[in-house]
Amino acid sequence: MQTFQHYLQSQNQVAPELRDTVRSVVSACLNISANVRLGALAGVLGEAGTGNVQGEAQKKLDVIANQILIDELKQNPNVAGLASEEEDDFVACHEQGEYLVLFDPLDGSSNIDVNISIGTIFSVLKRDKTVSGSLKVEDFLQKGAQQVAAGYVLYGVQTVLVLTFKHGVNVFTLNEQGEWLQTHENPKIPEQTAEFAINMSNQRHWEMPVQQYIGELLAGKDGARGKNYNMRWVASMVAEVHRILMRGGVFLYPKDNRDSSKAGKLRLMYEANPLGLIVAQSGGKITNARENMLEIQPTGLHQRVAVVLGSAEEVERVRELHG
Ligand code: P6P
Repeated sequence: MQTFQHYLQSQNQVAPELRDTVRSVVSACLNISANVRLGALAGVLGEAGTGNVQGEAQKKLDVIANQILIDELKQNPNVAGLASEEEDDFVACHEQGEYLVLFDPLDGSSNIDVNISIGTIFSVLKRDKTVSGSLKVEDFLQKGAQQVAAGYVLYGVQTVLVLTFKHGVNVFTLNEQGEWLQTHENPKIPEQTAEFAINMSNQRHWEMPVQQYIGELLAGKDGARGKNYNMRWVASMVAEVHRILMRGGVFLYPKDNRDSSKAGKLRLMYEANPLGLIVAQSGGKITNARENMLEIQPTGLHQRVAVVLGSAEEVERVRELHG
């Protein structure tokens, strides 16, 4: 099995500075994994007693993971700046750096204290060097299709790294010696599925097209879709995406009529776009229910969106119902 280091060295079509930037992200995730794995033994569970720009109470591990990534990336001269779910504003790093790294340091925080899978999501953009002057937030506001690398680390039953440089997707599993070994190459998301993921407790808040779509799935083989569907909900988007990457499925977090979810709950820049690039590179699709997610022009670092992703046939059905 190929190690992650050998894989990086083999990617000659990828700029060495970009490979080195991703190496830094993965190095930070190895450190995060060591903290996650110990949980209560390392005293890292529970609330941090602080809040973030999202208005969410931070867990101790949210803060720890965020700081590990910031400390690691600040040391890499290829990194011009970073943006985090846990930071109000971006953090300028190296003036001569070419790459911008955006991340959700620990997605699925509500699962930390109950030992259910969580993950780190990362997105890499290239800084437009023709734009002079110091780093600005506009430098980060690039469409998902402009990412040059993206991926996630899932701290689950196994610790896996899933990565794309836009030439397919590679999956690496962490061994007991702290090495990442390649365990999958170019997994493909089946076009069809019989498994959906949505938080059903929000049903009364959904727009009609989503009500109709989920109604079709719940109608089973006697309904319009002519087959029975199964449902999963982990409340950790990274875990849902990984399941879909491995066996297909469709994931929805629709916007709804609650103020907190008017545009959607999930974040465009460091959740939907990086996970969406992995999905798209694996033959799946991702939309905001109406349009291709990766073509949305961002207007803010912490912009929220509705998300529909996974097996193409299902994502397209949702888009069709939205007219
Ligand atoms: P709910 C985790 O907080 C997250 O951002 C995603 O990882 C997950 O899919 C979603 O929110 C879960 O939301 O409303 O079911 O708790």
